[in-house]
Amino acid sequence: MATTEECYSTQLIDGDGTFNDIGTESFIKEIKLAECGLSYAVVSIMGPQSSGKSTLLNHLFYTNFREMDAFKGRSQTTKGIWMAKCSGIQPCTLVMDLEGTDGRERGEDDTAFEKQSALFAMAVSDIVLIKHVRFGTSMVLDNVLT
Ligand SMILES: Nc1nc2c(ncn2[C@@H]2O[C@H](COP(=O)(O)OP(=O)(O)O)[C@@H](O)[C@H]2O)c(=O)[nH]1
Ligand SMILES: [Mg+2]
Repeated sequence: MATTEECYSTQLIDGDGTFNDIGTESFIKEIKLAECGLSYAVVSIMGPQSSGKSTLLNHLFYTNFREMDAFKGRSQTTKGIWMAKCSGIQPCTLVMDLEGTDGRERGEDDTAFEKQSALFAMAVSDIVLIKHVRFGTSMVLDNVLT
């Protein structure tokens, strides 16, 4: 489990699709989810690999998801599904960072995992964000925003 000041995160489902039951149980205990009762929200994000999903979540929710290091080249950084508890947001908000779609690491046979993880996210989330802006457009936005 990765921890920053107030942000806890864990890998919920690994790259092979195996549910991390031990890690998830200790994550739930660590964030004291039981004390929230039903008063918590789940947000997830999906979209192409390297489209900035983890970066966006870290900026929006103060999470600590691993971001791609552009200097090391374009590669897969998020495998499977990661979950983090946001710090300083009420009610308690859990964020899920999904493995990117279209990654070359899974080759042509990537749709099964994509479909299953998308369905899982839609089933358990209150909000599903879809990140589809690629760098060309992103940079245009950067220029507009700065
Ligand atoms: N120029 C630009 N780069 C971005 C933006 N968002 C993310 N990046 C960079 O794009 C790379 C991929 O981001 P990452 O969040 O790891 O993508 P993910 O695979 O979708 O989670 C990283 O090097 C980020 O620093 C953006 O809005 N503009
Ligand atoms: Mg990512």
